[in-house]
Amino acid sequence: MKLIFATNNDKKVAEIRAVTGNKFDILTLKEAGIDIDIPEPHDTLEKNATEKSLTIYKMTHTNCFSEDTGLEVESLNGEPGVKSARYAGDDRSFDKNIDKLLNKLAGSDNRRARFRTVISLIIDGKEDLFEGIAEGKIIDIRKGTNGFGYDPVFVPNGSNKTFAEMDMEEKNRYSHRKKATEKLIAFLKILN
Ligand code: ITT
Repeated sequence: MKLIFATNNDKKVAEIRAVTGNKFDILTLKEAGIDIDIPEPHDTLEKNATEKSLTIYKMTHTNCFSEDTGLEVESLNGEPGVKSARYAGDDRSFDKNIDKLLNKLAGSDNRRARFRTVISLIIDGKEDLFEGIAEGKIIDIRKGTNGFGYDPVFVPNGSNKTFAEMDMEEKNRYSHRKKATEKLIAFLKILN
């Protein structure tokens, strides 16, 4: 089955391909010859995921999926959440976003946080959503250089390493994105 993955984030593509293996033929936007920055104007991950997949489905009439992910920090009432990419500004700097997060959490004892991914899949014009959650905590200094985004300060429950200290295979043992992708795979197997 051929599916376009409506994302411009190459790290997301690599992580999801590591889970799907050769079960599906996943095309990136670049590989499908599409060059757009899809807007994410909404106030929930679900609505933004739908916006991304629907935009690409309407353009291509090809089955596709997207995902929107947010870091939800308990003591910040779920922030940065849907604003994770632009938390510290429109330049979408990973570094500035982490600085802002660590400043807001300075002195806080409650460091509980979770990553939440919502995948929106569109097959023949019909949408289904799949969620994946990784629970963990935010540490107060950066550790590791792998991954992207908030990975250097996020330690998943069950490990003492940050996601940025793990290779992709190890991150995928805990990852929000992997859990959502497994639900997508199970759903597509039912369809086939
Ligand atoms: P697309 O919309 O093109 O898919 P994006 O990078 O803009 O790519 P999101 O809107 O889902 O993706 O961005 C959410 C932000 O959350 C992203 O910029 C990162 O800062 C962060 N993020 C998402 N997944 C993450 C992960 O697995 N590890 C660490 N940070 C992550």
